[in-house]
Amino acid sequence: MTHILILNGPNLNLLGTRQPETYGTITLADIEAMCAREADKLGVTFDFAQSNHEGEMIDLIHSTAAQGIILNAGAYTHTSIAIMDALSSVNKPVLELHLSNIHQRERFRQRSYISKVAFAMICGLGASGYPLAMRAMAEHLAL
Ligand code: CA2
Repeated sequence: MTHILILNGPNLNLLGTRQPETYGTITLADIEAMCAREADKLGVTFDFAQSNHEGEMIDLIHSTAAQGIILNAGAYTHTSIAIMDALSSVNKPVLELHLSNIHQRERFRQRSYISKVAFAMICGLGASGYPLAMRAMAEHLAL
């Protein structure tokens, strides 16, 4: 059965608790529940993880048994060559995901190291991007 890792980076554990004007009122637990409903519809399984630590995210990327990785790397998107290298090293399809449209935001958010190794990117759709990303990954893996 298709297995997907959905990995969330720093500060995303705060979703729904602070800065609702930027990131909305939905919590990460709500998003995980949305992903569980989508997994049932698609007939896939998934691991859902969040870490505030770059090295821990790299360890998760190295050790995952998933066939594909959906990654919202948070602010590490714009800084982490180490996460980009980890993604390259495992040779699995990566779908980059963001809640906000990073291209409409500050200039420093407009550079993504993850995009260099991702086959696709979804941004600006808020929490709805998560189930969409799962569908896109399932279709990509079935090709
Ligand atoms: O839009 C996204 O999904 C981001 O990956 C979110 C990151 C940001 O650094 C990226 O540029 C774009 C930030 C996540 C922080 O989430 C918070 C949620 C609530 C309160 C504070 C931060």
